[in-house]
Amino acid sequence: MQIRGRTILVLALGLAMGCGGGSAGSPDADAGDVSGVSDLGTTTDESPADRPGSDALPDDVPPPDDVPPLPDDASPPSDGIGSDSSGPETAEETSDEGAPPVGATCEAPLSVWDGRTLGPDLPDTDELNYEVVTGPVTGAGISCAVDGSQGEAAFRLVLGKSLLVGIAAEAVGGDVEVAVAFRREDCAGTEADCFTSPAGRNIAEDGAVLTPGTWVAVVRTIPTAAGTDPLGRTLEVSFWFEDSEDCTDGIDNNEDGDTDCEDPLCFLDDHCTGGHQGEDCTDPFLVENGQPVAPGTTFNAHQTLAGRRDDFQPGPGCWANDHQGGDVVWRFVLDREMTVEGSMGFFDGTPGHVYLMDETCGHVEACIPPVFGEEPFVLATLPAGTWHAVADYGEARPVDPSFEIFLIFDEP
Ligand SMILES: [Ca+2]
Ligand SMILES: [Ca+2]
Ligand SMILES: [Ca+2]
Ligand SMILES: [Ca+2]
Repeated sequence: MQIRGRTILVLALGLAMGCGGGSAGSPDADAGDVSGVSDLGTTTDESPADRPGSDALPDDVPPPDDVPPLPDDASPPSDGIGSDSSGPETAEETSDEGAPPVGATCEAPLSVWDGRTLGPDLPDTDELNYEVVTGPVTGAGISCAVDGSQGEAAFRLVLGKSLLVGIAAEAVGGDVEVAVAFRREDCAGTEADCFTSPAGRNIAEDGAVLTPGTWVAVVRTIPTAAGTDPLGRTLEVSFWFEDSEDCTDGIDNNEDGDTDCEDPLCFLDDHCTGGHQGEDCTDPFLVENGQPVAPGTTFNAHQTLAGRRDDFQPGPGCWANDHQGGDVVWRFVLDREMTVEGSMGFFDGTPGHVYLMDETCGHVEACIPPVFGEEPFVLATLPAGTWHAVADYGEARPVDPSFEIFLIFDEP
């Protein structure tokens, strides 16, 4: 599928640049295809047997491929209700009882799955469905919805492991669009992702890989016509979850084209991060586990900028505009002078900005120059020492903040 083509292409880009070329085309993945994450979401229960920890299938037996796909709409599954210990607040049952929709505010968010920890155990149902009404905005602004008259509802999720959390939020009736943001801990927390319904539509549907901990899904209703009241609107909200990639077994368990650490579900797994945060220079990811890098090494990693803090701005002397976007950091050690070439591409094909900083991360040593073609990379000759490579946003915003980075080390 799309992601596999992208991985091979970016690999080709890196290898071509390793030969001193840098002439490979920028990833040609269709930037308009934003359905990938949602597609992943609808496969939640297609391969439950190959979840980590499941003994239902041995590792060398592929998951069954004759499981029919789940319906695209939010219709509740016919066989899942009540098969687990789901509490009485699931929307299926709420709807069955004809109960009115409830308010769900930032002060008192609705607890998804009755507040149970999601992962490793997950709901047996394909989706968890809720119905709420919007109230006044009390939380912080969300990045993908402009200021102005809006209604708000909030849901709290407690994750026990990294999961792809899918959400579909539909505003009943017309004249409002819908925006959704995932924020850490509460409505004022760091934003991990933000997306809206297509223009003129009243359903926002997407997914985000979220790390263990407490998250709040903030749902906003935004009037599209003058005089429309965004408050008191009924929202039908569905959640689904996917965790079906084992990050250590060398197998693409969920058959999305990304194996182990290439898979967004594993980006923050200790096996893939070495237990490091990668947020800034206090606890960066490590190239070669912090050991000196041998000449001829091509380093490759997959990560995401979702939910990352904006610690570094390369400044006007560099290629990227300053989007004040989040960034992640790798540390590498040189025991001799070496050339270092860095590049990165987001999964949707948008190029990102890699720049090289000194040991203390106080100075940008090299970056992509302000004017550059379609295949931007940074190239510098660095003396022996400890250095950092920062992955950041470039000229254009990607649809998907997941990316692949290459660092190529050679003799000068
Ligand atoms: Ca795997
Ligand atoms: Ca995978
Ligand atoms: Ca930044
Ligand atoms: Ca950062």
